[in-house]
Amino acid sequence: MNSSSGIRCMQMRGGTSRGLYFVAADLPSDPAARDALLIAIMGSGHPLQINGLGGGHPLTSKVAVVCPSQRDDADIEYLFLQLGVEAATITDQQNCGNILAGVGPFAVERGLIEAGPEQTTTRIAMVNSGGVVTATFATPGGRPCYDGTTAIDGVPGTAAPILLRFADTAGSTTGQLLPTGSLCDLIDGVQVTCIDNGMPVVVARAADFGISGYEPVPELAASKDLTDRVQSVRLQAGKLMGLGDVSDLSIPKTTLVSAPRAGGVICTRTFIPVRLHTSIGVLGAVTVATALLANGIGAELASFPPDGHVVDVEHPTGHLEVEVDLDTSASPPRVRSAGVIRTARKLFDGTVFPGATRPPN
Ligand code: NQM
Repeated sequence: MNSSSGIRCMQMRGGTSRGLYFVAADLPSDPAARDALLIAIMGSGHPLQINGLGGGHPLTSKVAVVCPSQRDDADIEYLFLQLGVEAATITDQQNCGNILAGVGPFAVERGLIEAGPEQTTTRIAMVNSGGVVTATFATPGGRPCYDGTTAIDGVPGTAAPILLRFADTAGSTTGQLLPTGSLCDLIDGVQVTCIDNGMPVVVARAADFGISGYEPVPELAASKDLTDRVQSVRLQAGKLMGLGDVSDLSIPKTTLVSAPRAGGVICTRTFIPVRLHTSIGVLGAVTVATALLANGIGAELASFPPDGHVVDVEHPTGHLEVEVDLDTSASPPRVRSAGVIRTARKLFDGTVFPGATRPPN
């Protein structure tokens, strides 16, 4: 692929993330060539990603690669790729439920699926994790409509709702809901729950890291001692979770929990994997909610409503409500389904010119 001819690309906000969306056929089929190209397009390998389209943060260094599906249980396939910011890295080892929000509308925009006259429901196979998600979104007159009245915390204004209903999220990357075989492990003297219901996450009590868990993000980000402790726990948890050496991987994430203080079920501060999240990821929140429902570490801090499945997760910029249907009578607990409402916005559609490519770090 020659950099002067450019590549067709759409930039979208998906939930509380922003990413570049491609049709798979517009990218090189060889994964190594594709990855080198995407690193160049994003400008990864520089803190500002000044030579590319990334926004200088992991939440804005994301890519969706979409194609029609050959599977009986899906209409389209979504491969998520997380790029580094300072490091010229790219990984398919994690999924992203925020960028996922834009995949259905993008597939309609590119003619990969047919839209319904009012709304469209499509089944998306998530290549990273193997599960299928059903997305329902507004398509009045057969075109995606991004405007609406749904607000999600962490994003200014309102937009049209996108309903995401997940199946088969348990063990997305690690193969098991509780990949260490236990609901509680002790790492560096701290009790943790290592869990994977869509996203591998290490859940621990904020107090065990010497913080209240209500601090603003910049204050936590400024504490090298805290981020070093999180990294030390995460590296050991990665091994226990069967992920091997995770120093160059974006998983597992770490979520520090404390008692809710804004009417939610739990308060969270999340590290992706070491940098602070400004809110919390979708599958990350589903996984943290699952840990609490399964009576993992931090469950005693949670304030569950009497009626069950909806878990209001407090995060630094508001709330994220997720629905998790968990059969706790099974051992280990069995996930029946999970769901969330997100929004997305088309930001631009055009041609991107990558410049010179080089292999990933
Ligand atoms: O957990 C950030 C995000 C994410 C991932 C991260 C996500 C998810 O907020 O489903 O959406 O955990 O790196 O986009």
